[in-house]
Amino acid sequence: MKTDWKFLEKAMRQSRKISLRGQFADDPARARKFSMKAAGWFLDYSKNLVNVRTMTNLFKLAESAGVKTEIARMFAGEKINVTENRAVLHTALRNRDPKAQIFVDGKDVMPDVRAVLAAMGDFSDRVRNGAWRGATGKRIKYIVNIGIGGSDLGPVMANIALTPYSKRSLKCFFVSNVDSTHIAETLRSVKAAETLFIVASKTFTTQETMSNAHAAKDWLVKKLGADAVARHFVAVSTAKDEVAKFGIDTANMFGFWDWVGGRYSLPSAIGLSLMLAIGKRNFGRLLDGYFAMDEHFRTAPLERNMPVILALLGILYSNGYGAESYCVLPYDQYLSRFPAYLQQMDMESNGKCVDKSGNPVIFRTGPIEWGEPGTNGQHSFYQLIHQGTHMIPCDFIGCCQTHNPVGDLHDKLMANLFAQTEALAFGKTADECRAEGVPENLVPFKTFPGNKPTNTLLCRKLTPETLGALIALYEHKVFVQGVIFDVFSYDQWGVQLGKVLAKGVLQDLTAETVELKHDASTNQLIARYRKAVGRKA
Ligand code: G6Q
Repeated sequence: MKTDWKFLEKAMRQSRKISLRGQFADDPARARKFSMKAAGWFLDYSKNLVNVRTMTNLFKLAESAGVKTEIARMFAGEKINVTENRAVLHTALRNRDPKAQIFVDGKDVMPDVRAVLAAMGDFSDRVRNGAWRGATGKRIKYIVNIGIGGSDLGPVMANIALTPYSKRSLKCFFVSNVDSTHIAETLRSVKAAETLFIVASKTFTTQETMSNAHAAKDWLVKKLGADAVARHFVAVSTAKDEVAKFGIDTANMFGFWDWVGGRYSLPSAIGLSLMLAIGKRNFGRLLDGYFAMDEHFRTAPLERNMPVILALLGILYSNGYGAESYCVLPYDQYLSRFPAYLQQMDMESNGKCVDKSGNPVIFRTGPIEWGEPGTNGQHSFYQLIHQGTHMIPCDFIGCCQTHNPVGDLHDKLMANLFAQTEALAFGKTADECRAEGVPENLVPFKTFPGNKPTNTLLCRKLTPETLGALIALYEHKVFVQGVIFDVFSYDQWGVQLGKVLAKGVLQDLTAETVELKHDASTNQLIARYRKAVGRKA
């Protein structure tokens, strides 16, 4: 189905007239009308530039694109990742219905999903209770996850987010960058005899991950000998042969499948480092949270569907108002890496310029996503959101209860969150400034235009369940936007390009002698580098 963009134009006709001050003054029920609950999250979207008619047209936009049908196709395991000829089934990874069956190429994938989860659970129990020991008989105290992109960002984000649930005696490290500093500094912080390396790579060929994995293996072999590798290295991958080639016993490999995209792989075996940290029970709770949001998304009507609503509001601003970006502002230090995690999820999925027929799109696709935890951001970039010339819709995320009650700090944190959304929506008029006694020459500078759209997401407490549901909420938002944009959200040819290009340049950097055939700028940079590291120009 082709998206009928006239519904966005219609939505915009209403939206442009909206003053949030006026809307709230005229309709005492507005906050309630534009709020909803799902899977442990409360969404207040009343501080958006919408009224009932705007929303009706936005829902028609979604309907015209066939969102309902596409949701059903994804959950059923159809091969909607057409350019890679793959199903998109991260939802199967957290399907908690013991009777569920999901077929890909005529085979039910659920028995394999459950088997890997059970194997992960068994392994993490053994590491955590000391049954699995290092080669010298010592207990494992350090976990080093080596992976990048989708094999890193999710585990890093969730490890920080679920710190209160983690076994504090196990220290988790994450090495991703091919910058040797990353692995070197990590190895300085761990003891070989007490360290377990998890090499996490779907393909087991990614340059950064394999380089770091080899460096870690060399280091371990030097310290403990070659026989120690089997007790100190496990793999998470879809590529059994590559794992064996690297020298990891495939009995210690945790598999997943080509229908799990890297950036959607946290609930797969890629989450092993997280399971080691928080234990299999809490990992299961995370999956429960994902599943609750999945079920909401799959079954709720568009008008009461949280991911659909967030997706439509996003499109209103990106394509109606021309907003280039949106900001995600978690008021919870445990969610400090959540914006970075979302960056990959959204920008790699919908950062596309051709539609499903291969034709250039004539509208804006995936937006730029960015953000920082509150209140830190308030002391840096919020100025631009309040008084700058860009429109930057914001999602504020807060948790009513803290894991760390210290005096009135949490009340202060939440007061800041609520105050920001209020200030952004209602601003401050020139007259209000004058009434406060602001001198006339300063009035233009102290006036806030307001009418800046925000969503507020609140949960009772950040738990494995609410984290899982929050991740799924954004995953499905991105899915809905991809359907409306009519782009393939689950391939990433731009990432592939980078993987190929660097190989050629590496050869030119390291060969004994070279005849450089790049453009003049690249040639000059390569020549300069070669000279600086003592190689022939
Ligand atoms: C994610 C991307 C990308 C990928 C990394 C790591 O969706 O495809 O970020 O996760 O390039 O790939 P491997 O897991 O194969 O090492």
